[in-house]
Formats: sequence, C-alpha cells, structure tokens
Amino acid sequence: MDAVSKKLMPPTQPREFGFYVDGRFIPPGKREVFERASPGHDVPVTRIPKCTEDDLDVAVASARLAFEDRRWSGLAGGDRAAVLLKAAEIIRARHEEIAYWECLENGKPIAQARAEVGGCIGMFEYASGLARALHGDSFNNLGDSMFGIVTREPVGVVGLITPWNFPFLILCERVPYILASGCTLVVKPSEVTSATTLILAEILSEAGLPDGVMNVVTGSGSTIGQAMTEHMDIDMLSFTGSTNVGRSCVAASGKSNFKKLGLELGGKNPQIVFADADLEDAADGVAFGIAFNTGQCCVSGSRLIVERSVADEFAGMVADKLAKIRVGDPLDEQTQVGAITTDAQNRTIMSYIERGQKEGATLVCGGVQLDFGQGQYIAPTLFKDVDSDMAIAKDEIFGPVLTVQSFETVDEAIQMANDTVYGLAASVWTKNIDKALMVTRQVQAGRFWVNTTLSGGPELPLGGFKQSGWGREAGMMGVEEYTQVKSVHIEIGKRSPWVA
Ligand code: TXE
Repeated sequence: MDAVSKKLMPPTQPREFGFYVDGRFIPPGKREVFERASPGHDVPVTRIPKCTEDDLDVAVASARLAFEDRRWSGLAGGDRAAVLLKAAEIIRARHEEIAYWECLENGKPIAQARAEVGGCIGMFEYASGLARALHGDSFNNLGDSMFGIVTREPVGVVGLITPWNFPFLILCERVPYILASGCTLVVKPSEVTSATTLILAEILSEAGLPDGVMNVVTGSGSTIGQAMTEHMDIDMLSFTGSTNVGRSCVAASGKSNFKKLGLELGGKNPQIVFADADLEDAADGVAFGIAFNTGQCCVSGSRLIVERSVADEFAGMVADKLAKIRVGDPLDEQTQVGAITTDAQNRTIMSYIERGQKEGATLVCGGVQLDFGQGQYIAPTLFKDVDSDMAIAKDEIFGPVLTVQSFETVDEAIQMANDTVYGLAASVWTKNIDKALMVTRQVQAGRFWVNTTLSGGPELPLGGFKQSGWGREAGMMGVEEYTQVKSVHIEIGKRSPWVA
C-alpha cells in the first residue's frame, strides 16, 4: 500500500479473527463474538472470539507441553535468535498492515502507529541478541575442592495480560524477551484491541516458532484474565494495566500457586521545569508528554511542576502548544492526537475534567469533547490553581489532562514530585547539571528523562517504583525477569567424610 499518497479508510467489513492455540487459529464456532468499533469512526472493524475458561485451559496445556518437551527451551540461544530475527523481518514486511489495525482498534494516529511498529522491530532484533547473550555465572574462588555455577533457566509457562493503550508496543516490549529466555506463553490482549496480537502469532509461526510456544486467548479481563491470575499451571504472570487489577493479581497469586509476577501499573508522572531550562523546548516536551496517545499512556507527564518565577509565562507557553495540536481522524496522515480508545475511558476523563472545575481548579484550555461528526475526541486540557489534594492532581486520569503546580526550591520540587503513590516515570527540564542530578537521584521513578520525555528503546529497562509495579521489562533485565536462578555446588575430588 502506498502509505503516503493514498487516503486511508476504515474497512467496509469487519475483519474476523480466530484465537490461536498450538500453532493454529481456531474460529469462534459457537462462542460469542465481540465486535469492535473504531473509536475514531464508530464503524465495526474487527470481530474477535470470546474464549471460555476451557479454551484457556487448552492453551495453557499446550504451552506446558511445549515447555516440558523442550522444543523451545532446549534450543541453543542462537536458534531462538534466528526465529526472533526472522519475525522482525516479517513485521517489517507487514508494517503497514499492523499499523492500520492498531490505529483502527485503538484510535491512535496512523503516523504514530507506524512509528510504534518500527520500534517493535527493534525490540525483536535486540532481544534476538539477548537470546545468545543470556548467561549465568561461575565461582572459581571457593577453594580447590569446590566449584560453583549459577545458571539461569526459563521460568516456565508465562501468562501475559496486556492493555489497550499500546496493544502492539507493550506486547513487543515483552514477547521477544520472554521467548529469548526460553519460556512458552499464553497471551490475553485487551478485549478491545486484540487484532495485532493475533497478527503477531501468525508472524511468529511463519518465522519458525514451534507450535504451542505462543498461544493467544481472547476475551474479557473478568473471565479469561482473572482465570489466568488464578491458574495453577501458569508459572509467571506479566500484567500491564490498572493498579486495582494489579492488586487482584497479587491476591490471586497468593491464593493459587504463588506464581511470579511482573506488574506495570499506573502512573501520575511529574514534569519538573526549572526557570533556567530552555523553556521553548520544555513547553514542547510537556505538551507532547501529556497529549501523546491522548494521554492514555502509563508514562504520560500529567503533573507539571514548574518554578514559580516562570510559572505563569510557562503555563501560557504550554497552553499555546496544546491549542495547536492537530486532533482528529486517526487515519489522517497529519493527525497528531486521535480518538479516546473506549467509551468508559472517555467518560472517566470527562468526569475528571468536571471534578477539577468543581474542586476549584481553573481551566486554562481544552476541557471539551470535540465534535468531528463521528468518534470520541477530547481537546488537550490544562488546569491551573491546582492543589495537591485535588483528584485531578492525585489520580491517574489516563487522558490529555495536565495540572500545573509551582515550587520555589529544588527540595520543594522533589517533595512535590514524590507526593504520589506512584513511581513510574518523571522528567526534569533544566540547563543546570546539579539540579538535574539532584532531582534524578531523589525522585522515585523507574524511568527518568532529562531535557526530553517519553523517549525509549529496547535497551533500557522499563518498570516502576512504589504502586506502579514490580519488576522490569526490556533490556537484559527484561529477559532475566523470565528466568529462575539455580546455584550449583560441585565438589572436586574425594569428599572429606562426615561419618568416620
Ligand atoms: O484497565 P484494566 P482498564 C489504567 C488507566 C485506566 C484504568 C482502567 O488509569 O483508566 O487503568 O483501564 C485485563 N484479572 N490503565 O479498565 O481493566 C483487561 O482485559 C486479570 C493503565 O481497561 O486493568 C486488559 O487486558 N486481568 C495501564 C488488562 O487487564 C484483567 C494500561 C488491562 O485492563 C482483569 C491500561 C482481572 N480481574 C489501563 N480485569 C498502563 N499501566 O499502561 C481486567 N483485566
């Protein structure tokens, strides 16, 4: 498809998918089917089966068998790497198709979806190298009669539950790393954005991934997702989503088999701006940090904390930027911000905007639903006169809503930044290296940006402090998370007897 010159349109018929177990797609049959409408166009775009708990059991059994017979974990890292590299090549070839379905189900702009798919290719390429680099340790310093080896072994069957905000990107921040470790897996994508996960299953099969190593079960969180958290035969669960469901994953793990957990949960991420920053750059970065992906981003910079001497001027600069963002049809090449992904999320964001006003904050810009005749869109929104105990300053809104608060000293900025139950990400804007380092070292956040925001790649690990979660994805740590460590003690020579 000539991506640039041809105007993209939604499909005339929804695309039908089966779910994927043991290397084959299973059509819905008598199962209920969920019809997903594009949030930007209000027309049906995909039809996805609602799997049953029995389907999940079959998928887990398939992943279990594939793990136990070592068809994947028993391969050399180089052979696993070859499959991941081939998958990267096929994703590159199907780049446009993946971006199109991502855009339709999620509502994100097509240009952004394309860039994300490009990033996913890098994830597969990088993780392929890690399949070869993964190694343990050895101890040659235990005396002449003892030698120690530490091995890393795949943890087993992994359950992967993903959200709707970055259906393909979040998937690819995990799947190639899980596969690099030698684990097998069962994935449950969000019920509203399953298409690109099913496309990835097809791609991996074509790339030579043995049957049963990756399975995809589609359906709701309350049935399939909950059953995964309780499943006795899933060894590890990686969950990305709301803090509340993260809590229920922890409870379910304790009540079932103590499965290992990786959790990436909510965030209320500070953007700290000092008066000595390049304010033009900072205003642009802050606008991007809150409006990108309509603010439906766990690492959105949703709390602007700005030095008092420039607070009014800077808020004005950010408001100007927000007003110029091109919001509109996700399939339009020029669009920067697309539709809100779900009706429920749209209602949540609008109710926070109403609540902010009721609690006494002043709306500087946005705050309204935009009418394009179809779809659901919200104008990028800025609130000033915000107190830290207001809901808009405390809760993860998960929408394009930014609050402004001001500080006078570095310590005050650090204290305000840390005044949250979350610790996922933070950004600081300053030209003073001392301030940048003090803030970076003292603010509790798993990801930090200095004079930039929301950048990333396959090399650096992702994850949160505090109630933003447990564990890390991506980078070498992203493979190691999916391994167990075994310590081996080897006696050399004749044993000195215990019983004479
Ligand atoms: O998330 P859920 P929702 C936050 C964000 C948003 C809020 C609600 O604040 O407003 O969560 O979004 C599956 N057991 N984030 O309701 O429900 C579900 O099917 C197991 C932040 O959509 O957590 C989907 O696959 N799984 C976040 C996934 O969990 C369950 C991204 C996420 O859905 C389940 C998304 C259950 N009981 C939302 N219930 C981030 N950190 O990026 C649901 N699911």
